[in-house]
Amino acid sequence: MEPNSSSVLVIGQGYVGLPLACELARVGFCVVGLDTNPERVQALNAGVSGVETQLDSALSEAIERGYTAQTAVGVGELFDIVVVCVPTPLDHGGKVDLTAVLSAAEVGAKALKRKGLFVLESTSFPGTTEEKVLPFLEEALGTLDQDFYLAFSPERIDPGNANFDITNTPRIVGGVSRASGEKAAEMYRTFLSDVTVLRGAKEAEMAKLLENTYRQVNIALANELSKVSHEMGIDYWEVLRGASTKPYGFQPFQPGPGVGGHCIPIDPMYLNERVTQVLGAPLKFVELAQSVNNGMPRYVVERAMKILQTQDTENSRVLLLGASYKANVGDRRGAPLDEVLVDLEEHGCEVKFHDPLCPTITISERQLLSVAHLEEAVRDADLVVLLQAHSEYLAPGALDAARAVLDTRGVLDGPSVERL
Ligand code: SAJ
Repeated sequence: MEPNSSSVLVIGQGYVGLPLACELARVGFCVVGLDTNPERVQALNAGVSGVETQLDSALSEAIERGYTAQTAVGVGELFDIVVVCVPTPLDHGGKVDLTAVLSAAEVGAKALKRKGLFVLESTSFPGTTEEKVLPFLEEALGTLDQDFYLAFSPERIDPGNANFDITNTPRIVGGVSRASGEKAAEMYRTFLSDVTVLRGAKEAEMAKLLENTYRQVNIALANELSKVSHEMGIDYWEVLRGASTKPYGFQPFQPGPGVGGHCIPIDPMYLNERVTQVLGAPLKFVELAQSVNNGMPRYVVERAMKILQTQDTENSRVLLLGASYKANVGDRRGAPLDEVLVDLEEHGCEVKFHDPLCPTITISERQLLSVAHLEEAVRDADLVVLLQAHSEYLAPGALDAARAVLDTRGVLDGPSVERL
């Protein structure tokens, strides 16, 4: 697997595919990034990454090394390696939508050279690589390990985490065959030393789901325990502070206003779908955790209304802080603010929001603007609800003028602050 003489097609140029394409170009592969969005392709070729975790500088360096973005594979254009990094969302029925994966598998299989390497990175249920992708390669090229290699390697990205990126996050790989796993590992080892080859593709697919289901279930446990602690007059944040002093066997998860993002609320549902399909019954842990986490925005509103009722104010004015899904990122996917805002309005409140990273948001086709001046909006509100712990809100004195604050992240202190 010599980078300088090998060509790579990375299908999907979002927060997963683009960093990979740039890193492969940096170490010497000849890289084409494929994306169905023409505006995105145009921006990429102009050096504008538009991806929160991918600096434009890495893209500019990749372009200097020959990286190009395309909306389609050229006629007769073939590649030594194809990597698929496309979304695997849930459809309206909560089932895995593999449309993008199947389309990428068809396009990628036809663009792969004989004896080429095909890798799926998109998170999906165990069995996806072997059952859904392999047939396209057999159709286009022939026999596994003779005419092509096929593996799965999950993306591991923690948006907003400045310490870990694609070049230093350990990676796992699982081949549909042993030889395929080794081939894929060889490719990733051109830019990353810590690459672990698992027994097979299913094990790698399942490992990814374990990682994120572990988070989903433990976040739900934190949410559930914080609710019962509140009812029992126990300060759960103090409980957490105490338990966190244990140097082994405990990882602190914080209660919150709801679980958003592209992974935690979604990946465990892939596992649940496959378990239900194979065993005829759902994965109870996942279903319960999903229900607890999905109930948090409503719980935030219950707590907010209790605070407002002590103020006997008609049409209370509420200011929500943080329209993204977690601190210091601007990604809105699964953000709890939307449900909280609509629910508070249904309770007769006048609701505004502030978020420096999300100046304009759309909720059910209604466009809303972030308030311009935080301090003034804080002063005018009957209740401030902190949903995301953006750094701006933690600055000393930022919320001192608030009449009352509901802190859903356990990061504030003060006489007017009540924690979730
Ligand atoms: N959350 C809590 N309490 C916690 C931790 C998180 O309420 O103790 C909430 C967050 O506010 C957020 C949601 O859960 O709304 C998800 O947060 P997250 O940081 O777990 O998830 P992502 O989607 O930002 O990033 C995750 C990665 N996170 C970490 O490793 C810390 C990891 O699970 C995956 O590598 C990545 O998604 C992925 O790409 O799968």
